[in-house]
Amino acid sequence: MRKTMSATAESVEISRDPQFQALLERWQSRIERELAARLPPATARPTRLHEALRYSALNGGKRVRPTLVYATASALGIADGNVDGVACAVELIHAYSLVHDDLPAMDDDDLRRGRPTCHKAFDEATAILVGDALQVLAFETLASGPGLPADAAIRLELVRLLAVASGTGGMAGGQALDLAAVGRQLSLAEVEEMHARKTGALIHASVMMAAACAERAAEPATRALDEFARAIGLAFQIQDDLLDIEGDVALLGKATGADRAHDKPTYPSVVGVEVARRRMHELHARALAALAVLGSRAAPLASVSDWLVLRKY
Ligand code: GRG
Repeated sequence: MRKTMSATAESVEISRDPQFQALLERWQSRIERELAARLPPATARPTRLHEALRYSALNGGKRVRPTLVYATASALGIADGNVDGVACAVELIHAYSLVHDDLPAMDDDDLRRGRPTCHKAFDEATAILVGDALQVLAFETLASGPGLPADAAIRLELVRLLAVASGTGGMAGGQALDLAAVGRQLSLAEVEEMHARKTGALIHASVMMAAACAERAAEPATRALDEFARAIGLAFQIQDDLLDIEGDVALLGKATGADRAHDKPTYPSVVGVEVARRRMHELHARALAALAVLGSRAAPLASVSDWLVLRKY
């Protein structure tokens, strides 16, 4: 296996994809096109709602979760065209969560991805409906959309995985823990649980749903992907916490210092910036080590994990 060392995971021997930037851009434009095709046209009634849906789902973003779907599929020899539906479904859930998270009743944010948040550009009632509609479109996509295995049992499993990751055991529960944590001191275990649910569950689902599309994924590969996804999900959120302290506002497209301003416990607020950064690099190394069993086909997935922890926005 070709060895390309990362400055952050020097002990792990796993190849990286030398063409990763081009691959990333290909996947990012693919998801843009796939989402655009699945969202109702802005000209269809009710036009204001449909315009707001497209505003919220097609407004850029890094497309981290779809990228994980495509990279996992690639590691398992599955064509992009067989997981487009999964990539859209996870991104639709993510887009809904951002719209609801930005509402005054939650984080009350004015800016998202460098533009006014949905409720600022439209209104609160529309933003609530946008979140609702994006969420159900994700499940409709899995139930009946193109770009997925035809096998009904696989589709049912995809619906189950996404529902579990989005519900009270995953993202919605994590959001509840996050809201309840405002102004409180949390232990490290509590912060990790909150992060694992709020952010980690959907990252994990992105990887495991792609794996569920494989005709036969060997048990060691599935176990390795499970370990990879758990580790990289937490590493991603720690980097997010760090960027909220040290990030560049222009690159992030939103204000920094929001966690502190909202008096929210985060990984660095509990253990300090240096320990948080060290933990993130350890998790990154653990994620890469888990991929070793998949061989050189996991090179794009290794490159995605580098991107998630080294990103500046
Ligand atoms: C409203 C049920 C409900 C849940 C909201 C995920 C979430 C829970 C809220 C989003 C707010 C937030 C900052 C969560 C942390 C997760 C995170 C890092 C979100 C941003 O994801 P990126 O960086 O965003 O992938 P882009 O804009 O690139 O898509």
